[in-house]
Amino acid sequence: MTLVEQWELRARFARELSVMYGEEVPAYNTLVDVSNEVNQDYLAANGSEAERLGAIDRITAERHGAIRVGSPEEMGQVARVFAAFGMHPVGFYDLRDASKSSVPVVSTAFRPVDREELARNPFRVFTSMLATDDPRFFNKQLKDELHRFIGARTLFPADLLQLADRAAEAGGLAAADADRLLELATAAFKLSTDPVDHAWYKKLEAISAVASDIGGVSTTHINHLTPRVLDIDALYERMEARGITMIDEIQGPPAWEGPDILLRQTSFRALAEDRQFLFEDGTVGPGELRVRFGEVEQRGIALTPKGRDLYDRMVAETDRRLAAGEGNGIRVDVARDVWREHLPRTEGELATEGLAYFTYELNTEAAAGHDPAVLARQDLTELVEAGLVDVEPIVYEDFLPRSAAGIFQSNLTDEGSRDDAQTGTDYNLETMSLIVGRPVADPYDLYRKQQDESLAALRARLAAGANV
Ligand code: OOG
Ligand code: NI
Repeated sequence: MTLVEQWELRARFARELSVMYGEEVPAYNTLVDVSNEVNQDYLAANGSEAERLGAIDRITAERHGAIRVGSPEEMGQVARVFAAFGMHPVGFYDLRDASKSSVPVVSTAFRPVDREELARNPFRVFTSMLATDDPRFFNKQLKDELHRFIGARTLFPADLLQLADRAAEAGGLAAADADRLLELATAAFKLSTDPVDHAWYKKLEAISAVASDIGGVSTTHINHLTPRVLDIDALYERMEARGITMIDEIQGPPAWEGPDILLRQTSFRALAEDRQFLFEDGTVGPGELRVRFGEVEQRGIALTPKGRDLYDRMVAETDRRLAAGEGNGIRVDVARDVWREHLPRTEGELATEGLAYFTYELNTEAAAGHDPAVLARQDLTELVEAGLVDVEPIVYEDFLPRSAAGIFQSNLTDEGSRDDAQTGTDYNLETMSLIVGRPVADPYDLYRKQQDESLAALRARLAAGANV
């Protein structure tokens, strides 16, 4: 029997969530329309160069989602659901200390990890867990109340989890089961119509609006779904021109004339959505919540630890100059100056200085007239300089904690409260692995593996005779 493979399940999952979210938050559809326009125009203006960081089909379908859950148990379950779609936990993000206001969550991202799988559909979901045991945010009584509330709800029904396990184990599902999996998985992220307990919600909101969004309601939901654009500055202007107010600035690296690195993101503010409430006097009636928003991103090249270290120093230098009143006070302008002073202007220099990841492939046309034995003895730099080997950047597939915290914070109207006299609970990649019930990959290992594999394949090909 033929199976619907995991990549196809994943592509369908991203599409179905997109349709559902577009019905729930119509401004998202506008964002997707404008993103498509921007990408088409960019492609028309830049030709095949535009696809240097991914084929246009991949980019058009590309989304990341964000969801939030309340306990290690829920985190373990959502990991099983995502595994069905070939999405595995990568990276650990601690947003508790990345933000000034109260954002009591720790996170990972579920995504495909292989090059081919990413090319087929790169759907990823930034997944945060409420750190209910962190005493800076929750005292003993509130922690117990949260545990009771969260422990009593079921986000993912048993038949969904069973189907998901089968899909993960078999690498896919038969057509009817695939339909059922998609129906159940998509429904698990739908905004609930259950009345929200007003008093409970407000109590958590006083600590953090993120805590109430997670622990104050009976289900989970997509917080946002993010399309990818090739020119985020153009997108920003076009959204504003349509009367949609974006947050003040684009997060992450500035626009500049050199290579795009890592990730640039921006968003529009959370919109008021009608919800039913169960009020303190026992009546049920309408009210509003503002938690879901629209975000868009532009992806650049993945940096090595050395490159990331440089990035972090450039961010710190930008902060320093801003704090010292240097430049014009506009972060992105100050950052652009810092970039020009410190970051190489070409991909070639990023590669030779070991700052970013690339794949290397023999250019068979250029190599055609050469003696394979001679090529096999040349070193990589010579081959690249002679145009015999093509160098392609590896795109950054992950997130940035500071931008993530910025995105969380830009949508909080209130700082919330935290007690910094308490010691925070320790979380890291290892504890996150225990929580999700499977090893959380280190993103650097995945990028390095891609780079190493391409080099090994190149060497093997040269050793076998370039024209073979
Ligand atoms: C997640 C915020 C992080 C991103 O793109 O950095 C994020 C959330 O709001 O739940 O999605
Ligand atoms: Ni996001």
